[in-house]
Amino acid sequence: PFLQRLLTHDTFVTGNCWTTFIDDTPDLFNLVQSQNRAQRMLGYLGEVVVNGSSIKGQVGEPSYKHEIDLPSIKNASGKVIDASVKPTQGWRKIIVEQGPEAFAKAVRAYPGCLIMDTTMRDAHQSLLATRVRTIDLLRIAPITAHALQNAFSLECWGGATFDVAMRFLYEDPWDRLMQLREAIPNIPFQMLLRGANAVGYTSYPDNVIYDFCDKAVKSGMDIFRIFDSLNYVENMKLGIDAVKKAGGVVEATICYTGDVSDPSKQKHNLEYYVNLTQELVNEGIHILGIKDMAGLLKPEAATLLIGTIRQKFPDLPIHVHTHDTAGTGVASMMAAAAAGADVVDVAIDSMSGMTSQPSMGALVAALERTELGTGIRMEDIQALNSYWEQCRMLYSCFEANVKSADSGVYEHEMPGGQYTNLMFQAQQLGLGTQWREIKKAYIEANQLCGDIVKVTPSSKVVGDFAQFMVSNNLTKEEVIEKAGSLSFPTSVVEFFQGYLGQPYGGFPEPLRSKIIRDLERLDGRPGATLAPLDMAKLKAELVEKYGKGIRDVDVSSAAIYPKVFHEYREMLEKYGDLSVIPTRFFLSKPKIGEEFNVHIEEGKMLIIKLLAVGPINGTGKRDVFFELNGEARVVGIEDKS
Ligand code: 3PY
Ligand code: ZN
Repeated sequence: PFLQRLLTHDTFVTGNCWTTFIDDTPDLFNLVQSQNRAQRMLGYLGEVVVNGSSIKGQVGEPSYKHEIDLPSIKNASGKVIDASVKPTQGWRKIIVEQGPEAFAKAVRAYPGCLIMDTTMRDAHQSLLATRVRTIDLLRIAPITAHALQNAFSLECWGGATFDVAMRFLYEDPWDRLMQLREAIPNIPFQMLLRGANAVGYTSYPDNVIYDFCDKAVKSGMDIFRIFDSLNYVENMKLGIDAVKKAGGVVEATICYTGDVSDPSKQKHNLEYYVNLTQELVNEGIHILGIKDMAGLLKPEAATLLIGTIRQKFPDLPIHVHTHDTAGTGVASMMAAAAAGADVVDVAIDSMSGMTSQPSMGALVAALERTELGTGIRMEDIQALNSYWEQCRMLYSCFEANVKSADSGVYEHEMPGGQYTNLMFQAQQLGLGTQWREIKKAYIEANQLCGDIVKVTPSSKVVGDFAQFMVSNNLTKEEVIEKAGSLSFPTSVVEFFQGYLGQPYGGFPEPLRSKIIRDLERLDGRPGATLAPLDMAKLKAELVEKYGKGIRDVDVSSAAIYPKVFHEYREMLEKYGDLSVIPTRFFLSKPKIGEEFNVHIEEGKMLIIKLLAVGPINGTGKRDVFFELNGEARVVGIEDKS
């Protein structure tokens, strides 16, 4: 077709041809480019047709086989809102026009209870292995901008989304943030920042953290929930300073573990949390986050904890996060709000419950017409929910099959995201007993670590330790007895070396010494000893390898995830931008004769139809025939079966 178009091009046909013809005829070039692009995309689609999807964690195909219907929402006088007109009202205006301090003050002064919607981050991280793609977030974004214009924030980035976007979805996390920002200008965006670990699992040189936060703010991020997996304030100080310097809102966060309403649980008691709050307040934070990552905060504990902090720090905005693993989520968030929390976390109904956040509809309805009203309308929640119901089915192949609440969480204390993960792995092993054993071993592994806060990455240490105990058939006592000769998982050894930081109450001895033997031990902030990363040099290397298109945000990705970034770029070189393929066809093959559209960019659409799949030929390949914008195309795909 290229040659045909060249030969029939007006200028060419008139014979008025000169050597700069190609340079002077950019539409021809664009045509070649978009044809290459389309051909590479067909390479990916052909691969899915012949060999199925290779997306890790996928079991089967999406159970939703239709286009997702978009809901409409109405204004107060019953008129349908044109979602393409961007709303201007929202809390972000205060951040942009008056800065983080004024924002914190306004939030504290608000008489009701505000909500953060976690649907675009924690909810799918906790229920669907973080696999929701940008394309599906973007479709509902314009409507969300209207429906949730009174929300405190949307959590839509950070945590595991950064890494999973590149590693498993072959898409760019920065593009996700920038595109969402474009679509939702009015509601503050919130992200989860793992303190000195940024959006990774390890400590990075300080300059990488400063650089990352700066890029995040410039790309549209507003509020940073900064935590450390051991509540180690030295690690958090770095994140706090980096966010402040970048101009973001600092939501410094305490991770909640234990049970402050149970006098027999003494290690992480009320005094511990109040002291921690004081240390954070001393750092000049804007908002205090209380992050109940496992869902351990019972209503009575919420009343005690938030009530006490509210009394001691009357001007400090408090934002509470929980998971609904045991089923007390709504009750706990209501108790938190009544005790003086300014903001609580919920997820849209069909993405809520169990290991995710409590239901937005349930909380909003429960607080409606009380003095703690949320400012969110029930009818708007129903509209958003109809979208997410369909979306949940579209991603059914990533469901971990958690079917019930589990109040056993009060004992094993597994964070929501990890619970789904470990349960899924135990199910994959096919042994009915495995999950029970893992939960029991997790309790013992935590005790062996000294009863620590468990959240990414410290939760991984305890999870790896538990799996090690189950697969080697070891009890807690046997681990203590044989520690000097056992070959522990790397994450466990590194934790005891001090690579995550210092746990409250110190490391248990003599176990620590027996595990780390003559390896290095760190007794301060791990990142403090790391040499700065030369970002300019890294950029030059990336440009050399991938060309001038490398942006500063790509350098940040490569600094945090070198291997994952390179693998992602290789996919990009091979197949082009896959983020534009509708999810059903990204994850499963179309039916023969089924037509679908791919919007590759503003105003450019590919209409694709799968026509036929040929037999295996002499080189082990099959020809896959497509129709692309009315023209037949073929791609040869190796059959790996
Ligand atoms: C993360 O770090 O990704 C978490 O969600 C911790 O709760
Ligand atoms: Zn969470």
